[in-house]
This record gives sequence, C-alpha cells and structure tokens, in this order.
Amino acid sequence: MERTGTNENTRRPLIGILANLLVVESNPFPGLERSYVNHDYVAAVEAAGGIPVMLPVVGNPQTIRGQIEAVDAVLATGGYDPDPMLWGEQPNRRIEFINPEVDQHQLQAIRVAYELGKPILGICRGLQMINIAFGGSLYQDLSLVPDSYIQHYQKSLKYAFGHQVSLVKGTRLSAVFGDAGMAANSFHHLAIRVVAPGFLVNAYAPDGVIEGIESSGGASVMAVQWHPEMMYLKHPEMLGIFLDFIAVTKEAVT
Ligand SMILES: [Mn+2]
Repeated sequence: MERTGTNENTRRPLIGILANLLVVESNPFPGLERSYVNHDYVAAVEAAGGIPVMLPVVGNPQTIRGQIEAVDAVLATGGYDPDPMLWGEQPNRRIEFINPEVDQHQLQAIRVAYELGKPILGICRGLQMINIAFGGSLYQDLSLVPDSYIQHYQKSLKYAFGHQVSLVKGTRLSAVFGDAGMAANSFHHLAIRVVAPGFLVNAYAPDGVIEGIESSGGASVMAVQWHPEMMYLKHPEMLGIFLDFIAVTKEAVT
C-alpha cells in the first residue's frame, strides 16, 4: 500500500482520460448526451500505476486549459471518426458518425498538453487526432489505401490478434516490445496518410498501414492504432505501453 504524501517522486501520476459523448437513443431521455470513457482505459491506467480521471468534453478554451493543467498526462482515446474537414478534405461516403464538439475538445486538449510538456498517449482514434493536431492527414477509409489488403476491422473478440505488427528499430515503442514485433488487435477503418511534422512511424502492419507514431526529438507523445487496453489481461505484454507512459509521466513531473 502506498502512503499518501506530497513527495513528487512517489506521487502516482494523474492521468486525464479524454472522454466521449454518447447520444442516448432510448427512454426515458432520448437525445440525452452522456459523458463516458470505455472502462478498459480506466483499468489499464490504474493497473500501470496511474490515477485515472475523466476529462469530459467542454468547449471553452480556458476550461480545456484548466483540465490539462490539473493532470500530469493525457490519454487520447478511441471513438468515432474524425471530421475530414479538419485536414482539408470533404467527407468520403465511407465516413461514419462524426461529432465536431468531441473533435474540437480533443484537438485543443492534445495541443495544450503538448505545449505544457505533458506526456500524451494516443490509442486508435487518439492516434488519428494526434496526427491531425500536429498537421498530418488520414485516409478516410482503408479501401483508399494503396495495396492495403488486411482486415483492419477484425470480426473477433477484443483481445484476439487481428494482424502482425512490425516495429521500427530504435524507436521508443520498440524499446517497449523489442525489435521482433508482435501481433495486435485491429478495430479501425481510417489510417494515417501523411505523418505530422515532428513525428516518426514506429510500427507498420504487413500491408504498409501505419500502426504507430511517436514524437521525435524528445517530446513524449506516443500513439498506436490498436487497443492494448483491451488486450493486456490476456496478453500482459500489452500493459507495457501503459507502464512506459506512466514512467515517462513520472519523469516529466519530477
Ligand atoms: Mn490495424
């Protein structure tokens, strides 16, 4: 049991998990919006030694800044499709549900966290939003990616392996998993097209689809396209991404 105290070296880092909005369709309140995060993120952050807190969608920039100032690091989570107009494209017919309020909250939260030097971990849509936030772009659907042939939206359980992932040597991600690569789950229909300036690719699927990026030059931003939080109970090595995130956050705090 850890003692409570004010020593910054032993304090468990506060991890702000970017929330989503769910529009309730059933009675008694059809149309009600509900703030939520998938519980797997909460459990993974806690299992890795962080204290999870939820950062709900708000619109006021000063409120967003206050949210980020209150936490030590930010977890950018999965969710609906990002709006293609954010990177200057009109929406393709394959684009699904979009919520601009959620997009704006997450973009600003990611940019403020970066500005304040707070580590960011992006998962699935979180990776996509990080890439957009710093000037990259996305393919709006896997069918638009040249030579992509792999099923990236697996029809199997959340922790099952969807496809192989190869890691780029010398990256922070390869330090977590080793250079040999591994398999991961896959639940996405968009993918990175142009990598944002200041970032490098750390993971690829065998069909060339980008499965991970990280900031170059010391900034502590890491993102993967798969869902390690849905896998770690069956595949404990997947907690490594969260353990690395917490370790980097502790360094940033001290
Ligand atoms: Mn994939």
